[in-house]
Amino acid sequence: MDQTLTIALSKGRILKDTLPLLKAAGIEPIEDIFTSRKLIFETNVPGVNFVILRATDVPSYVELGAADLGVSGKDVLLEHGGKGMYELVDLNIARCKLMTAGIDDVEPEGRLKVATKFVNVTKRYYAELGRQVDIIKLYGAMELAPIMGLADRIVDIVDTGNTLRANGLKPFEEIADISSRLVAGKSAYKNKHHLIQPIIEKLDRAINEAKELEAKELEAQG
Ligand code: PRT
Ligand code: MG
Repeated sequence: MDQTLTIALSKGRILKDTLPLLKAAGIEPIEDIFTSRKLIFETNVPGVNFVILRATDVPSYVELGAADLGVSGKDVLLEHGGKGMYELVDLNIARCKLMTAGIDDVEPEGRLKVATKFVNVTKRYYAELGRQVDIIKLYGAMELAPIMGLADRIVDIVDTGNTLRANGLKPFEEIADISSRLVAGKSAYKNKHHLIQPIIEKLDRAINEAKELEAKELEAQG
């Protein structure tokens, strides 16, 4: 039986919340990921490796079987389409919302110009509303688009709302509630079920403990 397991992790803000959960599931890298320049890390569990990827690349690795498991933001999964993989666990980390935003909530007549890096999600969202839109693909600083007159709306991630506010924008509609998810490639899930199932169970336990702790802290705050 195949005893190797490759887990693709999103670098950036998701990573620092992912590692404690994996540690609670009994898996930790044998060297410090944050100070190393390596991309592949062995773990304390023989045969289990982490690969550290750009967040948007994780679904491709999992879909095509180059990695068995992956940790990815729901926004990234929605944009990718989730083909070839199963979503196994809501890790309840890196939470935020995917929203529309703009300067003025009065919509212009005719086609709406929408700037975003989430082109597929945006197309689907407005198609369901039956709204005609022109989508402008951007790679960053979405907030600038309405200010500069490039677009009427943006579709972007909102957490505290500070970034929007600081740029004179307001959030309008919520498109999706986002958190990071554990995903498995379809064939990995079938062929390595004996390795994956115990990880799911331990993650579920760790996530519930984190939720209980969070609830207690909220209660203590009154
Ligand atoms: O940075 P890079 O281009 O390499 O990739 P990335 O931006 O995809 O990675 P990273 O590390 O920023 O992580 C992104 C993932 O974290 C997203 O795919 C989400 O699943 C999740 N996440 C959670 C967030 C946020 N919260 C978040 N606040 N991703 C981005 N933001 C940004 C947002 O783009 C906006 O600029 O923070 C700003 C909004 O935050 P507030 O608090 O001002 O509203
Ligand atoms: Mg970023």
